[in-house]
Amino acid sequence: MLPMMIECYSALLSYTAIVRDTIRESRKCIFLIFNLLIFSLSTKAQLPANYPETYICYQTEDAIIIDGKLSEKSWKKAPWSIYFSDLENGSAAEKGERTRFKMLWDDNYLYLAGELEETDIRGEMTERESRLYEENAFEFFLDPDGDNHNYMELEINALNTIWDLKMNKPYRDGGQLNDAWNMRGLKTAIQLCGSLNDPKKKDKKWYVEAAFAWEDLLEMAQYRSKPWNGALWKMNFLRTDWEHVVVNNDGEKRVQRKNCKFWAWQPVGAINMHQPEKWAYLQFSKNKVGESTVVVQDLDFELKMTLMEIYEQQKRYFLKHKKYCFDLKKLDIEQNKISKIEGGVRLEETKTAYEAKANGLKAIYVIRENGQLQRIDYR
Ligand SMILES: [Ca+2]
Ligand SMILES: [Ca+2]
Ligand SMILES: [Ca+2]
Repeated sequence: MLPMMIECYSALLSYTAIVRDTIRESRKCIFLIFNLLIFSLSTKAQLPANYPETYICYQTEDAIIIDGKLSEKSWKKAPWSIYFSDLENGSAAEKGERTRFKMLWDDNYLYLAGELEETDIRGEMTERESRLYEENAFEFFLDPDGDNHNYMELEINALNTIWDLKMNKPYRDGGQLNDAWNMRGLKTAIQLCGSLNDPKKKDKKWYVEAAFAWEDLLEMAQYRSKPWNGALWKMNFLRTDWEHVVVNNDGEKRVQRKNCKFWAWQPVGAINMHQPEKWAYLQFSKNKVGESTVVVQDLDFELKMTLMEIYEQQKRYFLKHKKYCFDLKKLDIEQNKISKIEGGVRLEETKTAYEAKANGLKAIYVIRENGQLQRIDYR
């Protein structure tokens, strides 16, 4: 009898312990959910309405072979970006024309994987430095130091033809493309899930896999150094998606491209990708892929946007008055945006035109008539 009672008693004790642990775990769980809710609500509340996307790029856990296949363990664990939307108005793409990407990094390379849904895979250009946007292409833009100048672009088509170039500044500021610039360490591959240039067969998608050597990217980076944990680089993607129609030219049937759709990771409000200040953030994490990382917010985002607005309004003012303005109140900017900045904005005349300077949390930022957003670190 006694052993049975002891058994019953110990069973009761362990049952009580399980119940107690369960209650404790549930409490912990409720507490965690509550905290997450508060965190997500407060993060959302803190982010300005026009704050762009952030993609967190983790470190690889195995070697990435650039063969167009995303079969590596690291790729499987890496999160997909959101699907691209219309470059101009942000409207969503239909199934069959959606695009997204993944990224990873290690000591030698920044890796990129693109997935492009496509019912009719097309590609004709085979020579490097061809204007690939004139046909279906996947385009990658990167401005490591986020100053709007000296940024790179890579375009690639379904034939693995590439166009790599550097812009000294956007076209709006008199910029010129330099496609004699070649990324010497670049590796790219394509995988087609379907047939090329055969509209009779319905295709599914195509993949891009690429590796960018750090030495090609670092010439544009702050301090020319590899990203630190939590570093934010400016980045965007574009996909040109042409409609192909068969035309009859004097009895000869030819396929012609018309009505291009432009899909972007971060829509920029106009069919013009060359507005780097409107791109989104690539956040580097030193954690291995599969782990998690807190999203880093650019705390100077609003200040930078206000300086870019001053740059825009100065251009308008100059067109109208043939001179720049040195009274911020005369520029068409909501004045509370300026009064919100600790220390305000200092607008001064320079030898060439003007400069507007403001103290951010991370650094001092200066905008001039050439559109370069210079960053001066606090000592
Ligand atoms: Ca691969
Ligand atoms: Ca730059
Ligand atoms: Ca080139």
